[in-house]
Amino acid sequence: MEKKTKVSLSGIQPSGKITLGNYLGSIKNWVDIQDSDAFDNRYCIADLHSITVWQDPESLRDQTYQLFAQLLAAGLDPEKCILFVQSHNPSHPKLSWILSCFTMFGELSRMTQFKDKSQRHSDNVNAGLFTYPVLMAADILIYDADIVPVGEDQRQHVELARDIAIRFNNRFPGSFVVPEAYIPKEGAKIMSLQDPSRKMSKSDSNDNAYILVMDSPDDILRKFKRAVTDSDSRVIVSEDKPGVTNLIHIYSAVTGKSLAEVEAEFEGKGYGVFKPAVAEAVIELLRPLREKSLELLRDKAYLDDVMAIGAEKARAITEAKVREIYEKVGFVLSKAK
Ligand code: ATP
Ligand code: LTN
Repeated sequence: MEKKTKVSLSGIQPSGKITLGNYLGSIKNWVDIQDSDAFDNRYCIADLHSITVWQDPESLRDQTYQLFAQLLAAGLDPEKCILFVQSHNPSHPKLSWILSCFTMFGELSRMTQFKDKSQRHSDNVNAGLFTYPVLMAADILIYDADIVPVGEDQRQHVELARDIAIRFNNRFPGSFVVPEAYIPKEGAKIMSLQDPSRKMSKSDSNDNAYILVMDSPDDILRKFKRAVTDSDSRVIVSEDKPGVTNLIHIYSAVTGKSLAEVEAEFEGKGYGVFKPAVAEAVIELLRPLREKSLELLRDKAYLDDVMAIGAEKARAITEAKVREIYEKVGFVLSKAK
């Protein structure tokens, strides 16, 4: 295994419309990492993962295009990174099968996302939901990724990918790079605007709980004005003020100001000034993204072409890797064309 540059890889599911949490927790970092020129970048839309919970086929297709357009609009540049749809590269599930034979039942049973999702979807606790982290490990290990930029909620899955890589390497030395989670300092866990003890989630039944990247400026302002805060009106970070603390984190992640700078800026000003200021900063952050996405979505043929380029580049890397792993585990390599 030889490679020159370090690799950054991540994925996002097309399981709904993306939120400010998805953007600040992951996508923004993908773009920053790409623009730093320090890594080879590979980012995928994890559609195989998304069907572990029930999806309407037409909505899934539509959401995949929407998400692809949003990733381009956010600044991922197909000249600088490999941007592709996971199901367009069959090497991922091929490696996933092999890795599943190196993953223990007990390890998968401990995954908190599995426990959460099997509770939320108790009528559909399918095998894919259980083995989901193995496919994610395959996504990561197949590109020899060094870093995996994700939000805090995915740390446990990246840890498992590390454990699988180490176990496989013990048996077959030098097979995989052992990856590390890359979690942003600000924005790693944006909380719900309605219940700040819970993560902002696009699958929340209350749409005032999340900001969508595609929300209109009016909706964004309204949702921030309604955001749950506490009775006193001081803009400070404090454990007993989770609502306003969340808003301060959002403002900090969006503006790049430190938490102390944000507190100083709004000292003595109260929520009446602070909430619209957060809304305004988010509106300006998302405005170009929303406009560019809408423009891109008018040209599906262009999106199909960019998807195809990404799939070809991704396959070129991973087909070789799958052959290498097949050989290591003892499969006869087929001469069939
Ligand atoms: P759901 O909201 O339906 O539970 P999700 O948004 O958590 O789904 P993904 O779309 O797969 O699931 O997440 C994509 C990326 O966004 C991951 O890296 C995840 O860690 C990150 N992310 C998701 N929600 C947040 C959040 N509230 N704050 C920060 N990062 C988040
Ligand atoms: N499981 C992740 C999405 C995901 C991913 C990946 C993240 C699929 N494959 C590879 C990082 C690397 C999620 O639910 N957010």
